Amino acid sequence: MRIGITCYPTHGGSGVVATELGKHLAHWGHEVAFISYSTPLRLGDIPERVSFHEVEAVEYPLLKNYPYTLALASKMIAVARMKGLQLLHVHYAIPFAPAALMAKYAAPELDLKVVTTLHGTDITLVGNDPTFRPMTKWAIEQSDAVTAVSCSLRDQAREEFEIERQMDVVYNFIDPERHERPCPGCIAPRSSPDEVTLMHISNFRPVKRVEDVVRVLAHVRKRMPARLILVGDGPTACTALQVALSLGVADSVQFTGVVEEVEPVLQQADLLLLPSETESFGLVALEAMASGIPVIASDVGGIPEVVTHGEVGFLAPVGDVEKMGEHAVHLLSDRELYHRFSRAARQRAGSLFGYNKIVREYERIYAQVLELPMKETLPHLEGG
Ligand code: GMT
Repeated sequence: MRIGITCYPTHGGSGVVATELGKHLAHWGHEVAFISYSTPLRLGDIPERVSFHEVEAVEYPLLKNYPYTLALASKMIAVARMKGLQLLHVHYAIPFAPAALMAKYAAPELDLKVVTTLHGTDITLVGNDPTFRPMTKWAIEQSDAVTAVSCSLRDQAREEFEIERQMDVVYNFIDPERHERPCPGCIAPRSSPDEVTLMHISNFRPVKRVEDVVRVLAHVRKRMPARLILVGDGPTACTALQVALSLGVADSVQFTGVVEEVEPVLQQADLLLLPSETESFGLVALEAMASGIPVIASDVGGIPEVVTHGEVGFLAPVGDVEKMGEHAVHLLSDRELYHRFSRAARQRAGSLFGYNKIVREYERIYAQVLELPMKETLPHLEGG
């Protein structure tokens, strides 16, 4: 198949998932063209059967707000012609799904199909803002296929936008091998051998509730030596520091800033904390699990579909930092329980969320919209 993929080319989960999906599809024999305003960060050296096409900004004094959606739609048409694309798979509804539909309707001779993957805030925060709502609803209804990264997100999209059409749930995925590579020298020294390491990785937007992460650290420190590694950057990083100072735990907090790859830093963690206000999936929780790191998270959105309470981590109501702290202490003070959770986390991540299973689900959806028999779409399975 010849597939165009559009995503935010950043460190965010939707960009990571879209980029890894494209790389795996190309590895399996499909042609993949990424269309975006810059090269997706996770693309690295451009692999065989993958191309990248940049949407260029046009500067003109009259264009006070550069119409990126139009430029993207035009680029989608140009790339579809050049590469003979059969479908456009867009990750994050706004503004990519309307752009792909514009491309489809403006160039009917190309017979392009549009697959839209909903990632979370495109439904829960951005896409349902009155500024975008009618376009989000239209794009969901008009796409040839729509997927959501969790049952919770699919149901929210249904309810929020009064959508009746079929929407498939295709979970996010990891490559278990990436989490098995030893990383000598990655382990930053602890100040004492019995000090535990809590970790939080995010874009530090208010929805992540980073101040709760610091409060959990303060709770744990009352019972055992502990440090907190904050990975990433964003608007609430300063808030986290202020809370740490006011609670007297700032000496135990380290800020790494944005990192290229999460797998090596995860090797430094004993527990991952994800106390978000809302989370459609929580890719970072899955990445931690794949590294054998149990997760303490809030019981919201799609998180319980990933992190099973009492098996691979513990969940607590949003904002209940006492409960999260108690769970952390409980897990970290019982060696046997901790190792059981760690093994179960790695096992669950690999068996339910491995790329082999999930990328194949996307292939099945592509085959369906293109009306291809599935056999033709699986060159990687032939002879093997
Ligand atoms: O807005 C964000 O938080 C970023 C967004 C993204 O583009 O990565 O995150 C959403 O998509 C991820 C990938 O599917 C999910 O793992 C995150 O849970 C989701 N974020 C929220 O729902 C807040």
